[in-house]
Amino acid sequence: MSRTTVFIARRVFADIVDRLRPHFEVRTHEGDAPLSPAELIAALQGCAGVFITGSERIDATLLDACPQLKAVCTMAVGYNNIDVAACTARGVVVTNAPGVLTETTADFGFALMMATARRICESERFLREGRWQHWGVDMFAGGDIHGATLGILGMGRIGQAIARRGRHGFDMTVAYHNRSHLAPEVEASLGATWMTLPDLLRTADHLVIVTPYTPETHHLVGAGQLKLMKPTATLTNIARGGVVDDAALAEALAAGTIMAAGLDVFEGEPTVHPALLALRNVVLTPHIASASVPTRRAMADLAIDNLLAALGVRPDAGRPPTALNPEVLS
Ligand code: 8YV
Repeated sequence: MSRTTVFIARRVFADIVDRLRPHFEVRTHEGDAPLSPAELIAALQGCAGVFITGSERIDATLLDACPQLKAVCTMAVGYNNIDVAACTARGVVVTNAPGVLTETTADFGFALMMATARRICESERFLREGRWQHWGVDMFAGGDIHGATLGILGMGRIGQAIARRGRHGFDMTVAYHNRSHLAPEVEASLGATWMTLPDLLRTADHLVIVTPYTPETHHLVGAGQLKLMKPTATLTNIARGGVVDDAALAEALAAGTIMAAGLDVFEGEPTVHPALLALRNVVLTPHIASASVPTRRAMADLAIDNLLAALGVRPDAGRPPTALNPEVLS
């Protein structure tokens, strides 16, 4: 009898992929660049499961072209690249990787906010370019983090982990906007106050965006919203490109509508809006918020746990730990 086949759509830790080999025929794409949609469809012929990252698109066209597919397991927590409804309609289970990256991603969001407010990258470039002649009173003077108001847009696991750092590590006042309010005891432990989005934008000294990307959050922060912010404020986006209108942000940064921005995610990444690249008051990183070695390994491990369980391997057979549409399995 032929063995069930699974596909690993990206080069990932070999020892973690090896966990699949006793159970399945494992095919891999050993590249760092994602396959094109047509290449992915070709690679998935005859496969029951696929391990993906946040870059491979799983949509109705792909699903219809890969009728043997039963499980789609991403190592990302965000799943805007997967049409979950289309998967559910075809009986395909989808899993993501929440939890394991929360603290690492919050560390990075906080670091990016600090680098932005304290102008670390801009001043480093200045030094490396040999332009440092003497010390100056207001040379690279930025904004304070401690005691400032931290505004969090999207108060899920990562938002709350950033709030904890701000409140308990830096004595910040925490304000947030989210579709739902946190439980009163959670709000109390974070010292966090819910606000409407306009109020949050007016109030925050440092706005950190951690909301999932959905049709509702597309360009949630655009020109109109940026105008509400303080000219001394910073904006940090570690959510997804598309939540912020990058062209409007570049204009606001050039005009001094806000002081600075820190961006780990971009509309159309890996392409970055050229106007952002030309600005000095923006810190740009290539979507690395979860990139610590232990965390990337934990994300991959969780995706493999899910793939094994989704395709019937014990001990979790039929119960993938973090399924997005578990109803498919019942
Ligand atoms: C990942 C992310 O690095 O988990 C997410 O949603 O954005 C990042 O942590 C990436 O998407 C993994 O593929």
